[in-house]
Amino acid sequence: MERTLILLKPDCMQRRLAGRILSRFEDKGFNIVAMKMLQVTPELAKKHYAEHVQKPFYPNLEKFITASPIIAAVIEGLEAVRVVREMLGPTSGLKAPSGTIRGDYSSSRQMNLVHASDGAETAAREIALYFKPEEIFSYAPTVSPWLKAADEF
Ligand code: FUP
Repeated sequence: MERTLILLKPDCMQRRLAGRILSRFEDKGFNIVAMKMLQVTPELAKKHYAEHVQKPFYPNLEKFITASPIIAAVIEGLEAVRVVREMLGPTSGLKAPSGTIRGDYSSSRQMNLVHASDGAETAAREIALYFKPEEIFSYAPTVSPWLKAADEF
């Protein structure tokens, strides 16, 4: 089992797409094991986007991610990091294929609705930025035996 962090960004909240997008992860069979609503501060934005802080587009990115409340969640499942990224599609909604979340709902590179961790180490770092260990819940949904065979792990 893997865990990954997703953020439903300000555009997702303002456009009332949070429920529909969370449903896609539930429909796929992933388990939501943590979730909270929060307002990203400039300090948190700089930690979250540490690799982009020096880039020319960062000031606009910070303005965007701090503009409105977001939902942060931890998604758990087999190969969750890769599969969730593939469900989002490429960064720009204009390049993302139909059938992906960004391809279906976004027409922007910045306003691309959802963030997801891009690797296992990033996921661990990002989950720790948003959640304390006691805010993450491990549980087995009763539908689990109908989502995958017992020997798939
Ligand atoms: P992704 O991993 O798909 O979320 O995208 P990146 O890590 O490459 O970029 C992080 C965020 O910066 C993206 F959500 C979009 C934003 N961005 C811009 O706003 N302008 C750019 O030129 C590149 C990225």
